[in-house]
Amino acid sequence: MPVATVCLPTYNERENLERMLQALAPLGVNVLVIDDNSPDGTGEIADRLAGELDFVSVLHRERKEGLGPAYLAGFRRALSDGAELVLEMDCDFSHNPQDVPRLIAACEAGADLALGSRYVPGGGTENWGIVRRVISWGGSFYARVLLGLRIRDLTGGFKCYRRRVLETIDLDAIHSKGYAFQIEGTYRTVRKGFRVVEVPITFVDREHGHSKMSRAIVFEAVQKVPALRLAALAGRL
Ligand SMILES: Nc1nc2c(ncn2[C@@H]2O[C@H](COP(=O)(O)OP(=O)(O)O)[C@@H](O)[C@H]2O)c(=O)[nH]1
Ligand SMILES: [Mg+2]
Repeated sequence: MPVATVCLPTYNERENLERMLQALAPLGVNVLVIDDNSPDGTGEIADRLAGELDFVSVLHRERKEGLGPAYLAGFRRALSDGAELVLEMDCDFSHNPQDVPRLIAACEAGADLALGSRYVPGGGTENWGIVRRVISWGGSFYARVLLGLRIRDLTGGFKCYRRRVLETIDLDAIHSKGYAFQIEGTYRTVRKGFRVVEVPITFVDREHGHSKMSRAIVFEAVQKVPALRLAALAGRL
């Protein structure tokens, strides 16, 4: 198996982090925890676990800036540490660690970017209220239509990038923080001609801790999608 690094951003995931690392342990992946100085002590838990588990390392950032900047810092670290595959995954068990090998397998079978997808046959969501479902599905629909993509799940955060994608797309130009970060990463990948594949997953709402989703994150995506389309039309993507 190629060297694979799971980037795991955390903000107040004290109840989830240790169980998540234990679940990832048998999979043969490296895990990079990216903690934004969580007030609940997640960063200290991560340091302790990194001392006990040799596949775990930690990137501490000074403050919470959103998922996008945390992932970008994680991608850079993973690439400089030699990862061939770089994964994104939430630390709240919404993404099933057992699905990690399926995303890796999709890249080994030829995908440059494998997306865990709720909106292809075989995928879905569990325990999500109607509001979250409408926002999520509507967000993907909006982005799919405006960007002219055939991809069904554009806002999901369970992904596996091949190294060459992250070396090709302009990471420095990405300023999105929330769902827009997921849409933008996938769109830039498509624009560079890479092969994107959707792998069906079931997304389960978290049981412990709290979502950091906010209205600002939704508005960012609403504005960013047409901006991305215009940038592409102007030849800048
Ligand atoms: N490092 C870092 N992690 C974050 C930030 N915001 C969210 N996360 C983590 O990203 C993952 C997904 O966030 P979550 O709040 O569950 O989003 P939701 O699933 O869309 O409700 C979780 O592991 C969070 O701890 C952030 O600003 N910085
Ligand atoms: Mg979540």
